[in-house]
Amino acid sequence: MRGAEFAWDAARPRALIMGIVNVTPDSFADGGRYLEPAVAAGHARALAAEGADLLDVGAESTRPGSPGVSADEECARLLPVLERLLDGPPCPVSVDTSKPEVAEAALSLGAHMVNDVTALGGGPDLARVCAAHGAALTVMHMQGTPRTMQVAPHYDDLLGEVRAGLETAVRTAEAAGVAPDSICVDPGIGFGKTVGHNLTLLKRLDALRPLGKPILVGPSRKSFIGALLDQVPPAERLEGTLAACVMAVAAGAHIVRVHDVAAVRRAIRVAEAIRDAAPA
Ligand code: HH2
Repeated sequence: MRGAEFAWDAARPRALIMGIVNVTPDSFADGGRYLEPAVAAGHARALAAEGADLLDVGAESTRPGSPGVSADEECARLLPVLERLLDGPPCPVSVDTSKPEVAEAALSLGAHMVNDVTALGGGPDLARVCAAHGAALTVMHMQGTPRTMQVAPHYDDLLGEVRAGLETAVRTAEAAGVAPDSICVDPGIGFGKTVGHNLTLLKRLDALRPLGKPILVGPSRKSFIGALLDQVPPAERLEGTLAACVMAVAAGAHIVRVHDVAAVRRAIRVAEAIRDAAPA
């Protein structure tokens, strides 16, 4: 990936951990904690030291009901962090944005990947920017927009519709010139999904296997965990996050996007050791 290679052992594949860095005042789990560029860059380096294989830096909350921010505002939050981080990045850096102009600015600074929660819903321009920079791209499924997505999520065929939406995005990305081996797919946990939809998607990640791309999932601290645990707040969703990540890896996830890197890394290592144990 754009000069950054992962140590990948095909015989004993291990899931990669993407650490979340939210440079926002209003993210659902950690809004306002990392708005100061030096604090955000420090947090990113701390996540890398905890064992993150890659980082995902975002400057626009996509929580349910979020109104979104302008490209200028997104760049004003993001670029000072990237300037500090990409001057000797501790690991590859993804940028969580759907705006081509924000992606262009971030990739020009040396970011390695773009994470688009709209699965190219804004058209192919974002993919063209990635292609021009030789960057990787994650496309994530969402039904509706952050403002409306949780009003009444409905699917006639959950797995088929999510897979088809991602397949369309993958085709668009490849047609725009993104390298086929630099595209990840994500079912979009919490993005236009009921609790039941989220659980089924996490259980049935095999439904995305025919796409032939690495599967990324982001269950970290999300509201479906709160709903299963008497509405515990995001700060108390660590155990639920660990369970979701372990089950996702068992179901075929290649990358998990999380806030709690050290804890998730430990949980996944143990789960993978059991999965790979010698037969009796
Ligand atoms: N979830 C969030 C944001 N970006 N990207 C991918 N690929 N997959 C996800 O599941 C995903 C994502 C939402 O989580 P967070 O960034 O913690 O919150 P907020 O959007 O409020 O900043």
